[in-house]
Amino acid sequence: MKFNQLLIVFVVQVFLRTTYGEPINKKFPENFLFGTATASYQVEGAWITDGKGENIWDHFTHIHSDLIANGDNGDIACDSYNKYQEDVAMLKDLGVNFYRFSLSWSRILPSGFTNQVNQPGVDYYKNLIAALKENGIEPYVTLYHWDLPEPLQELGGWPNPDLADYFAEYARLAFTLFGDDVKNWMTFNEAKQTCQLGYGYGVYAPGVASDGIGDYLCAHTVLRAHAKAYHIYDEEFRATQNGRVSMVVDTDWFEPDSDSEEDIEAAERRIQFNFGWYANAIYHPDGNYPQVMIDRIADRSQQEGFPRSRLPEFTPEEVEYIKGTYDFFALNTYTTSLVKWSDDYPIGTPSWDADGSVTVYQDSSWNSSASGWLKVVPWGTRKLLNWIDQTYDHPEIVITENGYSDHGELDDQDRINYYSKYLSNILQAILEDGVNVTGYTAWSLMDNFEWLSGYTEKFGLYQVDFTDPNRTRTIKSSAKFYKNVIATKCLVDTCEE
Ligand code: GBE
Repeated sequence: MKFNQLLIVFVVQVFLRTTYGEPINKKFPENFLFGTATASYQVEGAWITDGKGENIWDHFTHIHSDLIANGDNGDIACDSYNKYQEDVAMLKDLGVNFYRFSLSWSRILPSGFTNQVNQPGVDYYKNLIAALKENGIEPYVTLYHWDLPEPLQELGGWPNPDLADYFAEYARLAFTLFGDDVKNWMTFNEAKQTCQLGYGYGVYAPGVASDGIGDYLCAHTVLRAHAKAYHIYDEEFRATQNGRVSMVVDTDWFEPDSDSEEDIEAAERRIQFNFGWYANAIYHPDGNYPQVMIDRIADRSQQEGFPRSRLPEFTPEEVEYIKGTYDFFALNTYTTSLVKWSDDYPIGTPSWDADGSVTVYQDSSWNSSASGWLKVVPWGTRKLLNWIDQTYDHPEIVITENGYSDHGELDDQDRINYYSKYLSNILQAILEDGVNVTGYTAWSLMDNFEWLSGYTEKFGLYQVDFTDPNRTRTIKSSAKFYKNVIATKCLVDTCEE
């Protein structure tokens, strides 16, 4: 072919790829790892079986069933407490390198405190971990995926600074019990959701509405708790267990609404408020909260008549203590939003949104899912990965969640479309932009309890029949697609060698 013809082929390919999102025909790196994920409250069920204690989601779904779609709860969920062997068989069939699941704190420590350990709960996780290892699947374990033991909530929950110590004691116990087999730990899943939805907006358990105050107090404890657990691992376990510890931070990509300076500044402020709030203290070379949060919240607090900032302050010692407490960057991301400059919200009732003062929306032309917040915007994830790479000094990134919701169809072509396009953009970030992404986690292994949406939004690679007492699992088309991606490391029929 002549140069001109080659150029045309190239331009057409780029056009097709960017317009229709055709996946690229390159392979994932040889050592790239694929996995899938679930979380204890969303799949285990057995909420009061074998000595498990009550947690805030048990409590919340039972007393506020009116707030959950169809009044549902996780009492039985996927019944994974009894059916974990089937789960492992599905994972084995998929061929995943790892399975990310979370420990139910109150299944191990019914009261939340370490004075009383519930042996059947410990056995459950020992058995699950053993079954995974026998099948060559690495356990990736999250210590906290939103299900706080109720007795700790009765002490105020995460806004109570003493919870950092109780969490650290629970973490030490988990490292002791399971650390010989578990080499990848995540302390918290999406602390932003714990704090903002749980103690700010008050729409998730425990339902405390304290916008602009409780959310900041919660985050302050969670960051200290994470750092304590990390240092405990470092000092007491790393030498013998030789694993990795990190904290999962989640965000959308925030795209400026236009290329005006104002919109660009607004989008940057939004990602700092949304993501930097948690990521900066741990992952940024300078540590601490983002300066834009420190400044704006201090200023607005003063104008509102508070004697000090509603954003708590870290001492210089705490900044140093929290900074760098990670062994890889753990990222959950699903979608993108657009951000527009807005004049500062009027001084009045404090809130996190007013502290940030930007306008956020999604483009109505973007493909949708069964979840109102989840639009299909694959290019946003590539931009986010590049932003993280630049902002946090080129960390190793593991995508610990990414996925798509529908209404549970077995031939789930929309999910396949989502995965292939997101994975293609992630691969471009790796190969073309030099971002160090080393792993990918599909949310979720199977349909499960989707918080306030109950069982109405399905994220699974496997369908679960929630009307059947057996909670029968059935493979979907997307599981076959993902299995092929894992086996070939390729998103299309044939990849360049
Ligand atoms: C993750 O959160 C969670 O880690 C996982 O547990 C969950 O199943 C999965 O995503 C799928 O959602 O008032 O209903 O609009 C907003 C992803 C809810 C981030 C949804 C909370 C997205 C944060 C509340 N969002 N989620 S409302």
